[in-house]
Amino acid sequence: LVGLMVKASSQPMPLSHNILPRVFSFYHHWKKIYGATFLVWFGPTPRITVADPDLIREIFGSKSELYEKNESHPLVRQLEGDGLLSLKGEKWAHHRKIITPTFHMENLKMLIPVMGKSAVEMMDSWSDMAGSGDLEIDVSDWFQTLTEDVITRTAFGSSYEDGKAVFRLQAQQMMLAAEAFSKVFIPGYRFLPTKKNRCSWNLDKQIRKSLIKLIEQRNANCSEQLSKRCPEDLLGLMIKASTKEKNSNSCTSSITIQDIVEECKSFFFAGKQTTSNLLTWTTILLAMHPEWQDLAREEVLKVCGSRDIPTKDDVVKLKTLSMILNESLRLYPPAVATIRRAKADVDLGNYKIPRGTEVLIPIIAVHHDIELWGRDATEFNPSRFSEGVARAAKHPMSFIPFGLGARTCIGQNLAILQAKIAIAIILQRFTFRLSSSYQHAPTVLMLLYPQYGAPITFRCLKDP
Ligand code: MNH
Repeated sequence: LVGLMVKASSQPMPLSHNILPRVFSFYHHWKKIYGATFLVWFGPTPRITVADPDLIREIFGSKSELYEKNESHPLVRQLEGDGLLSLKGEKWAHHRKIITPTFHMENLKMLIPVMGKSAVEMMDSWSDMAGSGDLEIDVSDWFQTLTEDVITRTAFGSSYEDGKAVFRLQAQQMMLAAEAFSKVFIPGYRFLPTKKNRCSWNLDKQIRKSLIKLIEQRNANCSEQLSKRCPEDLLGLMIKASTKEKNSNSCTSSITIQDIVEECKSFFFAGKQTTSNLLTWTTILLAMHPEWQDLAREEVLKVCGSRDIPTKDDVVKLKTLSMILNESLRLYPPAVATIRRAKADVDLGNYKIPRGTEVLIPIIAVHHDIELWGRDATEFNPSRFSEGVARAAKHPMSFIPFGLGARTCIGQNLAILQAKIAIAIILQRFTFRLSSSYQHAPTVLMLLYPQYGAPITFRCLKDP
């Protein structure tokens, strides 16, 4: 398995969207031999890959009670914390209920000007750097700054500055972890007191300490002004829930400061890199397909007129851009797979699988399946989404970039909104193409990203 993965991912590939043999080589090879559903021993754990949409519907729908989330790798667990992503059972349900309002449309709408402002400032500096010539930049770095900013505001709102400082530390920790992750096959590596490991442990302590301080500060402010509403950011909602529960002693599973710390970590981990990867792949795709770039730009110029930030009504009207984002999520889904574990012995299609067996849903393989998407499955063709997501493929379970069922991505509306606003603003101001130094090498390291970065060449549009 490791051999197959290393062999496939060491070289750049031609500019093609047929990326499955490279990023999911084990699936690609073994599917030919064993069919779409087969078992792999993952260390001591038996794991079945399930790409059949009917079975996927069963796992996340009618039989979802029989499955639970699996344990993340310890390295991932350290980064994601014990928040929504990894919690199970009642505690998960309780937290999910409290956090859901963070993403209500009312809250998201308030974020539009903020998202717009972050993006406009970024594009201003691109314009300055470009002048009247070409500007070559690696967009993946820039987009990470953008999504970090928005995720910080969503989590911390009025405590933005302090929150920013904490999330900067977590970003550092994630970079260190990415390196450690590539050495994951060295047994016990993560326990060795190497310089980088010690650095990461220190960061972890610092992050938790600063988060506790931040929560206590906000806590004090909230009780001081009980009549005033806490801001509806993640932190405010969680604090409100925890004080309410403390006051009514009927609650069995109240939220502690420690829980809030874990949710903040989880939030950052789940929201930053995923969204910046979506932005990066979409930009690469539009650079590769200038005809779609032109179509999308025409639409943006028509809908937004001279406004430099799209309004909430504009966002709804950007249909071509929505189609493009969906096609980007289909071909290059930032989360390439998800895993569940059978809580009991269950029937799965023709199989009887014993308790403890894991099922891996290869999201990216489902998205590239010719039987579901037709002969042009590996081509970039946003018009397949012109009649909406439900009509794009033969089966409703064919498009699952945000997972599905009760544990579907809580941040998907935020991610799409942010992507629409940022890409719309770029289209308004620049034309762009792949730089000559771009090497097409989609790679999976936790998420799907371009191994050699995303150098793109921008040129300012003349003022209309
Ligand atoms: Mn997100 C769950 C993909 C953006 C917060 N996210 C998931 C899952 C997928 C996913 C897939 C389901 C995992 C599983 O079933 O095992 N998420 C994405 C993608 C993007 C994304 C492709 C952007 C593009 N996610 C975001 C953003 C946030 C976020 C932005 C937060 C601000 N996601 C979450 C959380 C969960 C999740 C929290 C866990 C939800 C739960 O289990 O209740």
